Amino acid sequence: MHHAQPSRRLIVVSNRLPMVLHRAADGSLSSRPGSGGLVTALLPVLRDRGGVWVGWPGITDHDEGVESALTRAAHQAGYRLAPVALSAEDQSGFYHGFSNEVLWPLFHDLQSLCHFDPAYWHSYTTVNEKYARAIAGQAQAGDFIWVHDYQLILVAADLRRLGVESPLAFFLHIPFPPLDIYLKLPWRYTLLRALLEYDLIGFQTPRDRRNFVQCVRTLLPEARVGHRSHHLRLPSGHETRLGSFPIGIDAGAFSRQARSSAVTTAAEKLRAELPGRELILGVDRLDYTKGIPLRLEAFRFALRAHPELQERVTLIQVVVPSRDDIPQYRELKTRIEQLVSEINGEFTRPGGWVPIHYVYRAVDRLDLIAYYRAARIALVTPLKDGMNLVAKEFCACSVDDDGVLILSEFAGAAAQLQQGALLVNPYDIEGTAKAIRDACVMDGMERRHRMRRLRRVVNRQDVFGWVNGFLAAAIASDLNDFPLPVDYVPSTESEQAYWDTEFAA
Ligand code: GDG
Repeated sequence: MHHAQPSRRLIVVSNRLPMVLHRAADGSLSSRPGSGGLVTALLPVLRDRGGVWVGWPGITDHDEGVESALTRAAHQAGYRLAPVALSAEDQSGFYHGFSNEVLWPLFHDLQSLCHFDPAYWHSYTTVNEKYARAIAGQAQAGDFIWVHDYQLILVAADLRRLGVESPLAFFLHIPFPPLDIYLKLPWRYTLLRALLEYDLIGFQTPRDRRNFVQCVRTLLPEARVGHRSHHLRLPSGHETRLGSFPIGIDAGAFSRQARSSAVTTAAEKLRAELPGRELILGVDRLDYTKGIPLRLEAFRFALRAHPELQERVTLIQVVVPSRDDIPQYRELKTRIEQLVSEINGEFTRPGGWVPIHYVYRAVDRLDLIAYYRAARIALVTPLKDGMNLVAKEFCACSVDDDGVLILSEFAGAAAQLQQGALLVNPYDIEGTAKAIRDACVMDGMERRHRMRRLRRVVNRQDVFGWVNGFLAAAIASDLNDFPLPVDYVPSTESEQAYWDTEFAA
């Protein structure tokens, strides 16, 4: 993308617009701005350079009211919002179907949960085209187009067909699966070729990038793999550059808010309500990738194997409702509730200790930060995760430097946080239980030492650095991986070999 200029206008494309439209009972529309890290980080860039965010506004009945609500929201946001109109049918095939029942499980290595319905694929192609047309309607010569995530992989190919010549970049927020798993996808060639229409593809970790390159080598041998697998060249001469860019959070904002008097008071209140107990925290969207049932089993194992933990620890598990119109998610909810009641039934002391406090709803940001600050231990044990921001948010909010992070090896975040966290294999119930015990008995000095390391990484590699790094890569002529500490210190030699291949850049 040697033709890109730093001052290019930015077009950001994601499945949803960075705000939530809400229709009241009387039919009137209101909007709330999104508050995620991505929105926060892109805001200054979009305001400075001028730009447009293209996405679905969150409601399927698209009328003039939507347009004017978006114009008002855009005015407040300081950049333009361009809606993609999708019908309920589009949403069901493209989003609930192909995105959430094919790509999501497959890319998280859970092929047995995939529902490879050809109708889903057709809807995915149709809807990706709709996004592409909405983008083409906005794009001017000289724009830089940045597409986000697995719902929109085909957009670059569609845009090129529509004659859009702007540089195109893609960031994959979820993992890219290993070859053996990717091969199961019935549409594996089309999807891979479509990805190669981008000029730059960003992954969360070097491992995801390497998985992708291995799929290209096998399925598209005509693509030449360049130096250190940082670019691919097609016989047409088109080049796609590849990098890993671990997404961060607005760490400064989290730390500031964690120190605020409102959070300090709320966190003290939480601790006072559970006197003498260590607080262990889990926060996840309801999703089978997050490993909640195995985590609960590990907690039960810890209570059984280390009875001295009984009455000393309380697990607060927050589960945020998500995708509950998909049967697998409803089954997961039932499984979690069953385990919570089994464990509470086994250990609760009448009138006293209840081992698990289960919260099934979204909590306010302030309450979430109070949980992070009050918790002594965070249990972040996904079976596989692109990054996992909860792990980073916990560190940013652990402003007293006394929290312990127990983190799954299979979260992208492990590539950066391996030094300070207690890494676990979430499938290893006994090993995770041991980590819970170790975290409970860890002395203050070690906790401080580890948390300081973690906070350094989370603060230095925040979401602003991530945006700048990605945009810099998009305009740089030579792409190296975004600096990433990859110096995992393994405990045994056999682990050393494994981690050398998995995490070395
Ligand atoms: C995808 C990838 C990757 C959660 N509960 C509440 C709440 N949250 C916020 C957290 C955090 C976010 O939601 C969850 O982010 P994660 O990274 O943990 O997970 P995914 O939603 O699966 O995100 C993931 C991410 O994209 C970014 O690239 O890290 O791997 O799967 O920010 O704070 N926020 C509030 N109340 C809640 O109850 N306010």
